[in-house]
Amino acid sequence: MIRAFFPPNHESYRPWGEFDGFSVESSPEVPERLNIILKAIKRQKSHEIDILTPDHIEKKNITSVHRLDYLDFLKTASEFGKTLEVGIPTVFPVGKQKLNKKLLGFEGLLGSYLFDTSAPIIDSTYSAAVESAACAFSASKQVLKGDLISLALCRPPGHHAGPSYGGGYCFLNNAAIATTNLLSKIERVAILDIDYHHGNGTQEIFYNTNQVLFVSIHGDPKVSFPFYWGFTEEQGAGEGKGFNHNFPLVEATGTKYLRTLKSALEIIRKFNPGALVLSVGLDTYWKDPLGEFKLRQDDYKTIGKEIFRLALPTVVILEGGYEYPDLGTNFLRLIFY
Ligand code: OKP
Ligand code: ZN
Repeated sequence: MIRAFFPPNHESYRPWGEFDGFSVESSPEVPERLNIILKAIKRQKSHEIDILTPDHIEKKNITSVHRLDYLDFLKTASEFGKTLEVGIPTVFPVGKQKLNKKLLGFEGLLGSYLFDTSAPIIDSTYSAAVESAACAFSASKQVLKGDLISLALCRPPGHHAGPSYGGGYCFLNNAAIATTNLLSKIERVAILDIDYHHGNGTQEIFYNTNQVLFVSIHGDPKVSFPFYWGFTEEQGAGEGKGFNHNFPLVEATGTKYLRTLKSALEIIRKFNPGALVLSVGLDTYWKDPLGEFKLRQDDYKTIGKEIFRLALPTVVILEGGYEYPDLGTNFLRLIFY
């Protein structure tokens, strides 16, 4: 039996919008995304999947990844969001040396804790982010208890969130929270991030450690969000040097993608990890409004087959994917190939 954790109140979090360079667009990171995946899981009969709400996550299991001042900011800003229309940064402290956050007002805090305009703070932001993280944590607990695979149907996503910042629809790094929990019993954990966008937050969180291997296949930052991260040159630092691998691609069809995936999986095999955290984004789909890759439905089966040939205990973390209704079926294709 496979356990799938989903955030029971995710529908109360409907982000307001983002500035796309011309105008404010409604956000594609909507409750319908997760509902369509849940529906697809309930419809399928080939595997027994238990859909569960996560256990409460303790604060210490979040602050093992995120700085306390950032967590406090999310909490207070969300409370502020009850009276305010929306918290969305418009001015960023680019070039400012030694920022003393204690001096900052609300606008200043927004711009120093959020790196883009796509992660608005509304009253439900904090609770939604914590519930989403709780899913990842519960799924990692199950794998530590012996489950071979466990699913965290996270919403909002997490891989753009760093130690003390959010952005790109993300606030808390669900994959990093799961990974950190796995590290309590497992010496080496590999993270494979197959979302269309580079998981800059996850990369930064584990950049200096050799206990976590971070491997990502994504749209080239020259043309793709988040633009400042995801280059091949970023290979880790200090003890973590050589434990960060980026595979940026400009456009990719199934063949090109599969070739890259095989190289990525070879690196993971050599690392010989005790567990895998799989950050799954389905925005690599040809119909996805955000991604520029051209993966087809059947490609997800091949991708799943290749990844699960690693035969590692795996925590699956949902990241992006904005085209529906195919979102749900593509997710199932990847997991059950
Ligand atoms: C989050 B995840 C589109 C702008 C895109 C943010 C993208 C975040 C992607 N008009 N802005 O990695 O799927
Ligand atoms: Zn994405």
